[in-house]
Amino acid sequence: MGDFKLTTYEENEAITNRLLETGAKVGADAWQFRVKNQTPHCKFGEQGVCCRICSMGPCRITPKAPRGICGCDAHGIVGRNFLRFTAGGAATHSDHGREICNTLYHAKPEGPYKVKDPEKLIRIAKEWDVETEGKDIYDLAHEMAVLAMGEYGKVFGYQRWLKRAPQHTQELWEKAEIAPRAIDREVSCAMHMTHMGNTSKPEALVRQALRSGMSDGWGGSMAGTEFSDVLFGTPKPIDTEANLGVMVAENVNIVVHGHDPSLSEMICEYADDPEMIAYAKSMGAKGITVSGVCCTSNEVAMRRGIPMAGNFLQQENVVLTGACEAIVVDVQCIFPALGPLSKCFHTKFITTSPICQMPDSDFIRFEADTAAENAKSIVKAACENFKNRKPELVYIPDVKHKATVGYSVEAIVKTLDGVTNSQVDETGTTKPLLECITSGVIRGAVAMVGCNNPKVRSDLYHIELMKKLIANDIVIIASGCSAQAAAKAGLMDKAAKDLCGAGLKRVCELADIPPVLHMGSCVDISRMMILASELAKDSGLNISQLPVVGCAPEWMSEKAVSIGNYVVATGIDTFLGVDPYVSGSDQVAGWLTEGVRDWVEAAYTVELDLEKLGDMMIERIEEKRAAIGI
Ligand code: MSK
Repeated sequence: MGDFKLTTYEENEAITNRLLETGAKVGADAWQFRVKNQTPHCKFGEQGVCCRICSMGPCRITPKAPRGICGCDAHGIVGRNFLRFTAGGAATHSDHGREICNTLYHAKPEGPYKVKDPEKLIRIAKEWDVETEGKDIYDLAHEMAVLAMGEYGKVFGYQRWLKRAPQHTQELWEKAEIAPRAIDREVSCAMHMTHMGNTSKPEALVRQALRSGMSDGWGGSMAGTEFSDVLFGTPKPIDTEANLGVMVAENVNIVVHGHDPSLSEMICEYADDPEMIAYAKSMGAKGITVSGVCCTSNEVAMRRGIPMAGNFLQQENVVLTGACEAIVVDVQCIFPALGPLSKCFHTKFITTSPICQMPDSDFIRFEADTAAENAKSIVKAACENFKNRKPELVYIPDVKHKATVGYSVEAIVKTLDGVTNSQVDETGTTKPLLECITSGVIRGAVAMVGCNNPKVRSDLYHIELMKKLIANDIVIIASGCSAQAAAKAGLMDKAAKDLCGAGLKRVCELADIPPVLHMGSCVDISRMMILASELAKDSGLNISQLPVVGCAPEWMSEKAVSIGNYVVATGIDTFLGVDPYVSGSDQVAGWLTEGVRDWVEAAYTVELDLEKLGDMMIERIEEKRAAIGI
């Protein structure tokens, strides 16, 4: 097996404990302590049976009080809460997508935002029946940006991207009445349905939850992904490194955190500027290191090879190193704790978006028109802060792994098709991948996604499940903090092929890929929907027949529920390792874990036991193989 060794979660925990010792010296708080203060959690909240939608309550359902003041029962309350949770996630992802469309609208040849993948822009324009012949690429970009933003409030019809799905899937959506209309409408409709005195029927609430999720995955998120590629380049395999050891003690360390690549791309651009590097040197540093946390990190890792410092529950750790000059955030998944924590160190906590404003931060408003100046001033401020470091507090753990990232659908097709066909381009097919699956060399695929959650030992479920799956010849495509968990552990190192079963190992060797393929950020789960659609079309099967499942073992955010809903609605069975607050209603739970199968040929499974969760996914994949006779 050679010398290859994964970094274990125990090793990562030991590092965190060492960093918390530094924190204790300066009186820093940390999520590990706040979790203790917050547990045990409220049972009503956990079961989803607390309603505070109107001011007659809050009402809580118990055996003695089976209905709220308005008469709503547990099923209506749980269903409403689930739908509102979904709407929050769909709104968040979709608004991110809208910002990307807005950035595309501001793209110009003289920068700072340019069209880096004009071929992809033209491909999408043709898909949308937009004339491209003889058109200036920037005129086309602006026209497409306006059309894309129009999808958020379109008066009639459904999302344009739905046509990418196989015909059968589109028919299921139409029949089940879950094809999303305007993106904003599905969020508004969810809020309207759940207002006091509206829907309390579980079936209708679950149906709208799927539709609202669909407006995210096949609407806003897809726009975010596709137009990010147009602006910043479609990811291709690229080498990087992951874990806290990517920070460099002698350098100015800037950590980018959040989701929107518009900010982080500019920070990376200017951190590389010789003028800025000289400025850092004039402040006593040797250079500038940019690294990332959460999905912003995924975005710049897969396009620029920027190293990944950590995932969601490591965001405080980067400050605790004492070597972070600035943590620069855009939107989503940012702990408000970073404000007070940064005050215990020299770190500047810089917020940049009106969507995400926090106390104890320096707010530098980041806008498309002024992006270059904004980025420069942030990099400059970080350099100037180097001299404020307290050397006695600096501890950067010596831990990192190599990772190959950047497997967009285009890259996967090109890489795998390229093994059998040297002439392949972006128009290649998924047939080589299908052949690996039908022959049984690869048994199937799992889309591993989602966050960390203190309810699970950080990264434990991601890593142990991935290890088990690849040992069983199941390839993993990963995104979000799951992808970062894999990269930190070493599962995106090509040497991790040694941990695979014989079939997957052979494929990894032939195609020169790691067994866990990095597919990007949270919005990039839309890439997985496109890949599943292409696999279905190329095989002549329905998506639900493919030996493919989804898994979010440590999920925590509203966005994750929205994602789960569109993955299930696309026909992919989805496994959760954290309970989605629906146990208070057997009817809502029943709809999600079985009832929706009649509409979309897939459903949720919730299993909190790690071993069982892995076994169930393998079982489901084998069942699907048996059902199609492979
Ligand atoms: S960042 S939503 S903690 S995956 Fe996309 Fe990670 Fe979950 Fe945020």
